Amino acid sequence: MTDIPKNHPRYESLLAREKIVSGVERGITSPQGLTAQGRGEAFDYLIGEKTTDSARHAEMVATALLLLAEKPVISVNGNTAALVPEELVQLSELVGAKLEVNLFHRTPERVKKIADELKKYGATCVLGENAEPLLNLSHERSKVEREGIFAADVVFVPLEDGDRCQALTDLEKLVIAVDLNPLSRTAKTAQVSIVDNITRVVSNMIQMIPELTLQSEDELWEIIGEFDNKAALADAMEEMKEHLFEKQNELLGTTPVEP
Ligand code: PTJ
Repeated sequence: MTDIPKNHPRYESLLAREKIVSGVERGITSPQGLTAQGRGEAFDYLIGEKTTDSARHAEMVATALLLLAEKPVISVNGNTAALVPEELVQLSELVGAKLEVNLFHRTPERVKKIADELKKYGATCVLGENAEPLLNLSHERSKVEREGIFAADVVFVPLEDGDRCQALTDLEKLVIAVDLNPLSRTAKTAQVSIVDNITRVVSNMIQMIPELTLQSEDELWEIIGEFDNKAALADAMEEMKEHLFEKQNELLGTTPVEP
């Protein structure tokens, strides 16, 4: 990996890029994962490379949902395994969720490498190697484990494709997506969509757990019940507009005027 100086103004973004490149070199991330990361970076720029208010709220709702779920599963792909393996293992332990590798560009070698990577960070059991084509999809993401994603009530699917998101909701599972693109099919199909960078999302969710566990189940269900995914996506777009407007004024040195 290229040594990125910590004081570089774009340190976090460059570090993420290095992790994805290293993931490709180690056979964890698919080459297509590079372009997916690039698209994510562009949207991250638009939200100001920070967790926005609407994203933080979606993260809280998602954490509450994982805490209440009976059979939660965290789905792991090549990008998330390269960017946040340790955090995914921690989150799975804290909310009692299973980890399952599920890939779009699936090969048995890559599934094993990702499972081994998660085990390196302390995961005791990682599903995915014994997956069967149980979802109604014509691609490799149809392959899930019977005791994992197939049996889950809540599935956390960072950096997903719209098709599987739809297939999971068709099976009446509650889907939590992480996607920096609020216009994506995934973001529109999931019940809870988090428009934030996965490099911030999982650690934010981990930090929310102690406070959420102080609340009763009824209170957590109330937080979830009040969440409106379409409104949250509209808020994310509004935050992008506001950020661009701020940057425009900064550039031109003009007094802010309502867009
Ligand atoms: O490992 P595999 O084989 O399962 O493949 C994984 C990728 C990501 C290559 C595959 O799922 C794919 O092609 O995904 P898409 O259709 O490119 O969608 C990825 C979405 O995630 C895009 O809308 C990106 O904007 C978004 N995204 C990319 N990087 C990040 C992100 N969202 C949050 N955090 C990121 N770091």
